[in-house]
Amino acid sequence: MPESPEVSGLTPRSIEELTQAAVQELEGLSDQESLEAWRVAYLGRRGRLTLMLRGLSQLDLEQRRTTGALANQAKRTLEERLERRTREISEGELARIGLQDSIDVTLPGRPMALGRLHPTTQILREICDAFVAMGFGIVEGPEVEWDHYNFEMLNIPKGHPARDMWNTLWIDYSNEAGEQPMLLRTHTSPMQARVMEASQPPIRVVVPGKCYRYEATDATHEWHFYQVEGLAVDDGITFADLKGTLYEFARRLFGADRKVRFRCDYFPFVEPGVDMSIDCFACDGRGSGCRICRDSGWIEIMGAGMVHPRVLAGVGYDPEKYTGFAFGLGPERIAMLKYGIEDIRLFYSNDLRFLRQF
Ligand code: YSA
Repeated sequence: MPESPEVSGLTPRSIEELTQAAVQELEGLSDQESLEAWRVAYLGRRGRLTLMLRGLSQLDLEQRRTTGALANQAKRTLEERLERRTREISEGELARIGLQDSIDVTLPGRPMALGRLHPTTQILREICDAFVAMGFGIVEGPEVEWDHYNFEMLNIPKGHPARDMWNTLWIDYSNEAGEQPMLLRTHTSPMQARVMEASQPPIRVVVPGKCYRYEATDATHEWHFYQVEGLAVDDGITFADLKGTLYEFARRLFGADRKVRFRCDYFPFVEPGVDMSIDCFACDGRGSGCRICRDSGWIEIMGAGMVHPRVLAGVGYDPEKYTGFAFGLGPERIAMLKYGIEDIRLFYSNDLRFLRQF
């Protein structure tokens, strides 16, 4: 015999009372944790309503039909109320957070972190601008270069002792035509020959670009660094043009008071060859106790000279008709002098404390 409803506690009245008590309790809850505890207590696997529903099976068929419908309705009611209360509480929490942490539209925005130009880029632009203002154009060329342009066309044939001036990084390369000596360019001078081959005088160009040398690094030497090459070729160019142009460049970069000094130097692709120095801007040429010019009063800033007739003839120019001057300088060393940078390795060690100063 199934138990009577009164015995199991499963009567319409008990269901009604349980539902009312649960709803009342639910309305008093105010956070998600207590909602979950409430759910477990009434609707969980061993919850009060769940256990009550399990008693349905003990009722006879007629009672089961009526009481069962009421019990299922009670379960739906509790589930709906729980859902509504959960929504109310989370909306309340959101509103509270919104009030506390709301955006103050009157605050100034956070500035975007802007990048800046690398000091080498800055000095390259400064150097190029000075020459552009004197009528020079800018061209660039390959960093991986043939022996032919890096040396041969510059009057430095194979076996020439002057090759030792440029410690070279060679590249193994061969094609159908056989072995072709290839290298990482040791200077920007190969562009002299490339530019002259590709055009006719008058020529006035500067060539900024990266160079590579098989060299140990120290405070003034990197194994990769930049150079700016310059070339002017025309009918009637003289050494006076070289001096005037480079003097003007020195004044533009280092100040209008600068003096310049030219001394003989040797580069196989010029005749005569010179190095150019400026009087020391740190000690005004006095020299004594100066760290920048090391007591000499002069700072060497570039190599230069009149383009060698053999170089002109090599590209098919008539050396009797055309003359020209060329020069080459190291922008990092110029920046070091200008900004008092003591170690060239700082340029490419990616230390933001250094880079942010420019
Ligand atoms: C000379 C006469 C010309 O008519 C034209 C160009 C030249 C320059 C020549 N091609 C040359 O390479 N000369 S150099 O070996 O003395 O280098 C020129 C400049 O490059 C140096 O004054 C220096 O500023 C820079 N340089 C050379 N080796 C470097 C370096 N900078 C950093 N690290 C190195 N290892």
